[in-house]
Amino acid sequence: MRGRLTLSLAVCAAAGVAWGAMSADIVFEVLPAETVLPPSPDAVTAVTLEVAISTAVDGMQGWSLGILCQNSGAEKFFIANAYEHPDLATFAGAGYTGGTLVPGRPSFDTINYYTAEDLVNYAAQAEVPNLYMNGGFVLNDSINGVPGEWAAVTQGVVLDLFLMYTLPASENFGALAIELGVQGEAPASGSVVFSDAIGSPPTAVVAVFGGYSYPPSVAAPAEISFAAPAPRFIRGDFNANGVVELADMVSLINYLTCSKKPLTCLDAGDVNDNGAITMADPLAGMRALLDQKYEIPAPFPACGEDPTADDLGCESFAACP
Ligand SMILES: [Ca+2]
Ligand SMILES: [Ca+2]
Ligand SMILES: [Ca+2]
Repeated sequence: MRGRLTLSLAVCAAAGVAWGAMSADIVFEVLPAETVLPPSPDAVTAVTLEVAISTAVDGMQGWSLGILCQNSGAEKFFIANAYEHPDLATFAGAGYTGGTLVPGRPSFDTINYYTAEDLVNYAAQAEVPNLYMNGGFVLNDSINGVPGEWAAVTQGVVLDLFLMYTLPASENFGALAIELGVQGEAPASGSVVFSDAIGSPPTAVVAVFGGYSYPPSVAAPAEISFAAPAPRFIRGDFNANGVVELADMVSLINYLTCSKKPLTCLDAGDVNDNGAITMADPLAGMRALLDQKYEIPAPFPACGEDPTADDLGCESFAACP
């Protein structure tokens, strides 16, 4: 890859395209910026991200970039696959593959992996033109915090070796697609960041205009996290002992009139599920208990989730593990 990229920059330099814009006019971004997944402690969930390039000016000739996946406590957080984005795959350059010009392709698109154990889709990559594998390069394990679970990928692109085609001003031109395999549950997470420290020598994060390299602005890391599971509780069981009884209504009245002590599951006190705890709640509970003229809404009498969103919250509920 290094040899090819050096060649490309030399060719680009010969063109001498005028370039007066600032690096702020070029943005490399990983999209979507935020992904929240349902908890997945036992199975790998697939997440597809794209590396997108936006440029305010015409004439980009190529780029190189490095992407580092950083695990923060997830069971698994790895690059399952990385491939040329369809935007790039159909870019009208003059591709050069195995000694033959192939119109309608970028001239060079070199993608390298940097991971040993986590590359699970190696075989599929061999079919994509201009891809070169480089497994086994060892980054410092401490980068990801979880030894053996880091993953990184680099890409080096020359759009058109003959400079007939360059990238015009673009918004979110897809450069690279990255499929992540993620497994875990809240509060574990992972992030995908640009890095110019991947490889040896490292691959710079640059855009090439007129044969010169410009560092782009890079957007904030893409964050992948797991939603905390919805808390389970029994509506009306204000003292969280598993049974709705008069003592709960007395506790509720005490909470409303006297103590106001912080409780770990306010949702349980919202007997009528109207999103607030008021004196109507113990009264509704009394009616339900004393003459069955009120039906306590779910979750009741068994543990369950609050079917209606509100701001009350339920941090913990001892009777519903
Ligand atoms: Ca109770
Ligand atoms: Ca209420
Ligand atoms: Ca509710």
